[in-house]
Amino acid sequence: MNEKLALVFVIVVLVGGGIAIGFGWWQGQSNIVTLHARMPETGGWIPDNLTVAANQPLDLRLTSDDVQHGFAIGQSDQPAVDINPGVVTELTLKFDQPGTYTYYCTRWCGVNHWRMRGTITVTGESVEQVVTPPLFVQIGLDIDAPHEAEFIPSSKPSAQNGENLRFELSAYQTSEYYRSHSPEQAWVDLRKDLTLAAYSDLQLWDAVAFIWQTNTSEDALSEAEELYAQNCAACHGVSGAGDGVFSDQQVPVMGEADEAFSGHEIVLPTDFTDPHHILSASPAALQGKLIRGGMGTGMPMWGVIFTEEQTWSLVSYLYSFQFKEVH
Ligand code: HEC
Ligand SMILES: [Cu+2]
Repeated sequence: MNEKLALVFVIVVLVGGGIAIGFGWWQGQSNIVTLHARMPETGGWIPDNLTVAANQPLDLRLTSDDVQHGFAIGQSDQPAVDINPGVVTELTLKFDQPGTYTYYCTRWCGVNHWRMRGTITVTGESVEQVVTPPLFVQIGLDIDAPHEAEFIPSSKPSAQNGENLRFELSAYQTSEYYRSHSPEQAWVDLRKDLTLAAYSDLQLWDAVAFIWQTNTSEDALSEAEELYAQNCAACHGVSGAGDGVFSDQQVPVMGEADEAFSGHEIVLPTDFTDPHHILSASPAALQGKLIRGGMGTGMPMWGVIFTEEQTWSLVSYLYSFQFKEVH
């Protein structure tokens, strides 16, 4: 027991010592760290790696060296804090679970804003945790495979019309079915159903829109709308058309150029209003991309930022660019 405590202490002192020697920010015994925010092109978070023991306060003094930034911790309810140039904002954090946490910038400070991320390592004895891999891994889905719908509706399907059809859809409304099927696959399944033979193609698309609607909620969609505006619209566009202000400005940052971008064209953000592309993607596929990122395409990795629930809400929101009255 004592040995463990000592070990934790040593790690803390080493990290603190490193900061003291390198930057002169280590202040005495207490865990006070001055965290400088800079645009990623000139350094991002300095330092971008912090260590604290579980249940110990971590006192942060946040300041910006250039423009306004914001500070938030991924997967937590901690509200974002603005960081302004020339001002020191104090913030005390305490983590009750050991592990690695990500902090990130919440203000669009430039084209590489989303690269402003750092990690906090929380040391301590961890409780055995069962980590469930994301759904796309569980079902063996290749999220990088190109996809293009063969069948698309002649106009935007309406969840309301779908509900009014009063079909027996319960087999399609389970979250297992919904998450692992693209809207196109669901439509093909309905079209194959002989008891529905009398209905038009568009009516069956309305039924698909209704299945998608019943797998989300008003609350989830309104939270996702906010998350989308804050984190996605700058690339994917407010209307989802892939035409955000930073859509064609993704550039490698210093030192990363070769690794992240070699062999890759700069890919434009996905157009969520394109039915051929989106109706052929299952929720598991979209969630997978969201969690893992594009790996070199310019699509950031969001798995460390959002809770699982938030990722499913965002996925539901992305389909709302295809269906009427989903929210
Ligand atoms: C910095 C620009 C950028 C931001 C910010 C961004 N994306 Fe993307 N996203 C891209 C690019 C570029 C692609 C296309 C390349 C790819 O699929 O990897 C993409 C692709 C995707 C895809 C894959 C679609 C498919 O069919 O495979 C999803 C889903 C997605 N983004 C969701 C989001 C969501 C949700 C957010 C906000 C939380 C977001 N993106 C923020 C650039 C961005
Ligand atoms: Cu920033």
